[in-house]
Amino acid sequence: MTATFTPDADWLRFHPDPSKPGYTPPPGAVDAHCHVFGPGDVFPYAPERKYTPADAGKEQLFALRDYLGFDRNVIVQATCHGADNSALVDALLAADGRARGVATIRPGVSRSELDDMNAAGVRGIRFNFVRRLTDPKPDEYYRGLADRVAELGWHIVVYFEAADLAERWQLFTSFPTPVVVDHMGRPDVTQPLDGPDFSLFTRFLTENENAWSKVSGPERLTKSGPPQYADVVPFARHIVETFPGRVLWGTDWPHPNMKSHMPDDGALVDVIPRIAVTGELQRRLLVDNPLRLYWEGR
Ligand code: 0GY
Repeated sequence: MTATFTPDADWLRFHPDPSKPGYTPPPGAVDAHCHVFGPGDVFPYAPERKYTPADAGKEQLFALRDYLGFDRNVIVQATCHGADNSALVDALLAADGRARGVATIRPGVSRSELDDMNAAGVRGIRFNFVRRLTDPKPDEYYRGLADRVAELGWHIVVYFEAADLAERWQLFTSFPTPVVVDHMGRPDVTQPLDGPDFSLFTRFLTENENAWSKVSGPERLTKSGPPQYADVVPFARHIVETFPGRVLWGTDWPHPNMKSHMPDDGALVDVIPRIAVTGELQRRLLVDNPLRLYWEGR
């Protein structure tokens, strides 16, 4: 409970009692896309936020990690905390080396602030282009911040709608760092795999060896629905099989802004062996790739 913040009236809270997955992740598996929210009375939500979530703190995240059979987390700063990364850093420091972070920064951030974040475990920053979440900024804004974090060996995470890739292509390919795309660039899964938007996305990955994709977010992309997410599986499987060394997977807990349903996190884990169909693909997706990018510095 927070004293100061009330979640949006239509806010869906994370699943209170997820099922135990049938699939067992390999030892060392990383949930490479998840968030912490507040608690708001300790880590207040940003004044410029577009939504007010229900609190979802680090203790609950770490309990879910253990319950689902994962070893580590990559915690991604969400827009509701703006560029105040305190809740993220607090979670990283409490994780005993078992979490890394992706922060949000603004121009004017000092080198010592970046160094402190680095010491806590931050290894990247996120640029969000989804208009319902942030107000767009000129390309120069993003380029300046990318140059700042390149010095630290960090990378850039980008979140955008499929229709916006063409417009941002030049920006994304100009970053001097690896670029990690959230949720496969949010394809319209009612279109064929070789439809124009998803073809452009696979071309982006093919032509840019620095580009990675998270094969996450079936609950956001599906039209056919849970628990199978059958319409999303071919898209994720295609990316995993074509770019096995540049893919990451994450729960996206606590699933901000879900309106259609709140996923059962156990069911999400059970999608993994359907998108990474061999033990080797699973090990690369869940262990080797995230360890390389977040723990070993590429
Ligand atoms: C996600 C997706 C969403 C939210 C955010 O930073 C955020 O607020 O990323 C969304 O609403 O689609 O990956 O968490």
